Amino acid sequence: MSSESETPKITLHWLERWRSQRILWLLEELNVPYEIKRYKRDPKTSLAAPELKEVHPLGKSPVVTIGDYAIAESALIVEYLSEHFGPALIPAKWKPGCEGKVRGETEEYMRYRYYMHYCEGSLMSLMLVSLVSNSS
Ligand SMILES: N[C@@H](CCC(=O)N[C@@H](CS)C(=O)NCC(=O)O)C(=O)O
Repeated sequence: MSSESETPKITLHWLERWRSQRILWLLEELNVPYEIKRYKRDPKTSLAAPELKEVHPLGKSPVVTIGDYAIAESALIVEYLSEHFGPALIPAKWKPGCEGKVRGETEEYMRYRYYMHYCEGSLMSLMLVSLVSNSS
């Protein structure tokens, strides 16, 4: 686990409304020192403020910078922060005696990886369709 003194400054680039809130929640749960830089959405298009592109070319939020290194994509941010500041949250990867073998991973580890990808890969598109179709 990283100690506070050796960790470069962590900044959450937080855009109003939605995904950034999950990272804020995780940082609080992990008790990690961080700063927030806030960005607004364009009131007409809801797109992110263009300054976010200066932080990461994706131009979306959340982005976390650790020192001068920018990490985008919620799942990667969650994995990275958990590995360094909350390793107990991550299930053991290998069944005893099966280290490095195909299908040697524990069920818990595979479930953890599955939901990490499912959220953005499948669930979020369904939620967005539902949000858009219910908003008029
Ligand atoms: N796959 C990315 C999606 C990021 C994303 O779409 N963020 C939205 C906020 S919820 C955003 O920045 N929207 C503004 C824009 O697209 O300009 C993730 O999981 O972090």
